[in-house]
Amino acid sequence: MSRYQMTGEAVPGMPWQERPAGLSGAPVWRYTENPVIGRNPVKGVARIFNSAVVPYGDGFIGVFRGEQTNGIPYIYLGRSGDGIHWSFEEEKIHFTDREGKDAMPAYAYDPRLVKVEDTWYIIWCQDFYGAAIGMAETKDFKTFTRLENPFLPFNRNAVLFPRKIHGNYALLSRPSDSGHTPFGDIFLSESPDLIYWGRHRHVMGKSSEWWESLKIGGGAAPIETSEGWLLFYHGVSGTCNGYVYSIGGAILDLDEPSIVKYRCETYLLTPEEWYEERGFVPNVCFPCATIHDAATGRIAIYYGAADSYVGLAFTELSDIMDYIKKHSVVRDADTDPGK
Ligand code: BMA
Repeated sequence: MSRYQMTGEAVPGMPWQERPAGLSGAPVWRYTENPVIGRNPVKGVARIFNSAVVPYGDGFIGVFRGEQTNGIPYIYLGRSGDGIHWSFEEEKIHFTDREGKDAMPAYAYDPRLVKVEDTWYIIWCQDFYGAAIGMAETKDFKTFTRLENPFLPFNRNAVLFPRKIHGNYALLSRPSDSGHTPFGDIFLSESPDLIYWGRHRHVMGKSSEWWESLKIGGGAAPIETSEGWLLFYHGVSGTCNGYVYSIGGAILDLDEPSIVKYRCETYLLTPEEWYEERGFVPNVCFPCATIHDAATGRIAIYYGAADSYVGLAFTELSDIMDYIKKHSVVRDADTDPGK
């Protein structure tokens, strides 16, 4: 019996590879056949990366950041039987408003896909007088209805929690500027209706650890565990030769997720493989989703690699929780409830 439990369904068909012998550092290992999505995956799309997937029916479904050959990113729908081999619709996801009228954003990137109760929500970055967050809902992956934009510009990174907390939807985001933001902390906002957002709280900031000393941002939708919300996020270092994006881990309080219980001082995954170090933007590991099996504690992390590919990494609930707790450094700024 695992020392921890996670909330969620059993996903016996999820992608998985056993932990390799001799793994040092964090208990996170890459899929040996990475990347799982390569270049030119769909007609008119040069690269797919920073994308989110969920179990659906007998297999998996996902929303994918597809960089078109004209350089403009949009969101594409993909399906897979095994979570590894994906087929994509050639037409980008068509968003409409409540009346069914066309409501396509000018561009859309870094989508997340999160099920809350009986609805799936897509959250992404788009133009709203500058970079801002867009949202849509679907119940069938055929009709995608735009919701109100939750925030004023600028904000480029938002992640919804998979259930309401105290009766409210909860959204992590990272307020920013409209460019390649050289700063950024993670904040929490709540909404009773997905229209009005408030009760904003600071969750955590960049840290003095070099790998996340420039900015941080939410990654995959938090996983509910017996110990708190397990969050895989991205942490950025600003080197003399550009930004480096690594994957970090934290555990947030279940009832008040703006309180950080544990925060791992080391990264969990950092660019090392060719597909992470080499690409359109080198040195990027950008987590956007997990698939996790509550029955076994297995977790598969989907991450964008070098803004060019999708990679898959694995971990196991007990090991990652223990590792984050053992290497935790929580600063005052991450715990103050009045923040
Ligand atoms: C961030 C976002 C991500 C991207 C990363 C590295 O600001 O735009 O989509 O993966 O930069 O280029």
